[in-house]
Amino acid sequence: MAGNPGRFPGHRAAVTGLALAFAAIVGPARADVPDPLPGVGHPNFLSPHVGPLARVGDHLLVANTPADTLDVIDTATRQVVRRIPVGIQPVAVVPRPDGREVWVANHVSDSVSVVDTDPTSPTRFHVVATIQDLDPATLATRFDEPAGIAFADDSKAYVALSAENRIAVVDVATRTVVKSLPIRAQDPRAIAVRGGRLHVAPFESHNRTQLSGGRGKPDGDLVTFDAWEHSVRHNNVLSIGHVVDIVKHPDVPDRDLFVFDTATDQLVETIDGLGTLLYGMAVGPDGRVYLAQTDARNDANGRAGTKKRSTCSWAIPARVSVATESPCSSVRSDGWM
Ligand SMILES: [Ca+2]
Ligand SMILES: [Ca+2]
Repeated sequence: MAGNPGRFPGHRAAVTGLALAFAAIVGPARADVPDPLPGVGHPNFLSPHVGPLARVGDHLLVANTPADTLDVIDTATRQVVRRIPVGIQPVAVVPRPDGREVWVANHVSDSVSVVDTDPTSPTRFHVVATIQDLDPATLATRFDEPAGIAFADDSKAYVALSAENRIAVVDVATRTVVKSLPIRAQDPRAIAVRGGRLHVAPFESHNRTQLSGGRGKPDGDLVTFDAWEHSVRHNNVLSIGHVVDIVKHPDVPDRDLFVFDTATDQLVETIDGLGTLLYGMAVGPDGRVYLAQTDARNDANGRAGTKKRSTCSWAIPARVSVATESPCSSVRSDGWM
């Protein structure tokens, strides 16, 4: 693709970051593969990826996010053999366990495109259904910004509704949302099913820190300035002129991994302390959960204000955390830069 920029006019930038990584090993699209949406795309408006690649049989399916297509690469010839129009800004591509369908989360369209991948089907590599969930009274979406997708089995799927802080439970046969699971954290994106467990990672999981602003008289500990007086009444966005610490506050959440039972859809465990911004997740056959994340170390500055300590730079290491469930619910977490 990158080696043949004139093939798809208007789509020179229509290659995802991950697809760029494949440019060296994937050849140009065949001359008989038309651009399905000439002139359409969003090269400067990118939604976050949550597993944009899936292999089904001899094909690799790639979310071409700025072009609004699912691109099909023949793994033997390394050529793009089909470009399937889906919704706006596809971010996740997940095969149904039986391999006969691939579901694509369209982050801006607020929908999931169901693509037929059955080799015996006349509609192979076509969108055969679109899943969404609209309020019948207002026609407003209840399926806002879908991100990660995971299948419990061939009949039940989960879709992370990142802007709703919920997980939609979808009946595969009817393509309808039958219920939703609330997530008490911000922006659930990466999800995975393994061993009868649904694992959910919120992107903004927090790390229990905040600036030492609060309401009322400062206590010199968790509150060193009146945040309402400063930021609301006087409309100073930054806390200039005030003594500011970074404090660990017991009321600030830190929720990293939510684990549900796929048979009952009941929450069985919530695990904290794994990281701050949680990007991608994989679960091994032994139940270990691998989280790609950046761990905000803003708390390293700590009492830089009231104790007049030097201000450290805010190191944000990129890490992979490993969490292991045990019968007594203890969790091991390892990370490395
Ligand atoms: Ca939306
Ligand atoms: Ca966290």
